[in-house]
Amino acid sequence: MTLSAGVVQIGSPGALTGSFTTINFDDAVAGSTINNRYSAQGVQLTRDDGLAVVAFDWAGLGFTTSSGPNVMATTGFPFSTSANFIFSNPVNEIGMYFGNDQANGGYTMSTLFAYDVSNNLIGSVSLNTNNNTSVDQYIGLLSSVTIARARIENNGTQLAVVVDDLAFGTSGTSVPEPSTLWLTLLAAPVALYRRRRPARM
Ligand SMILES: [Ca+2]
Ligand SMILES: [Ca+2]
Repeated sequence: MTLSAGVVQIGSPGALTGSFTTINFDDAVAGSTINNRYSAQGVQLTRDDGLAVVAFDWAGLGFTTSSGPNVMATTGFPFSTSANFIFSNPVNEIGMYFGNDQANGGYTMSTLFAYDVSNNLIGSVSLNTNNNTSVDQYIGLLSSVTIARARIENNGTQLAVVVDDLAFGTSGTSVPEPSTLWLTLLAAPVALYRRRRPARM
């Protein structure tokens, strides 16, 4: 488990709690642009270069995915090694399966970043690839702060993002934020001291 300020990593969709939405991309026509397809469900899919995020028939290539046949992909010419998830409603949990991790040094680690409404980084979690092309590893996080945007990024330069079963929602679990906890603990003795002081004066 990787811990960053404000986020806790989760390793399976079973760790999602409360109310959440899962998108399996299998409703979309393979090859179609899906940047705005799921806006009504609360998420827009974007690339930094503004180009299309597509539904891709991953099973059609003979590859394994977590729900067949389609995945979300930033393939094409040029392709993109990252993708953004822009949320229209507040969320504090997100997770997905990722793949396209061929054992050719294309990339060795996937990182999921979470940003607040002011576009400040809340935290991030990372997972090393298992290098088998399959969409078979789960990356996700719970956040103590509302997530306005999340971003998945490969650490290499040769391969596109391939994701399936994107899930996001409002966790029923409260995540203690380390910085807030520290402030509470530090403030307690000061409060006691201040309360006594006026009695002596
Ligand atoms: Ca799918
Ligand atoms: Ca894999």
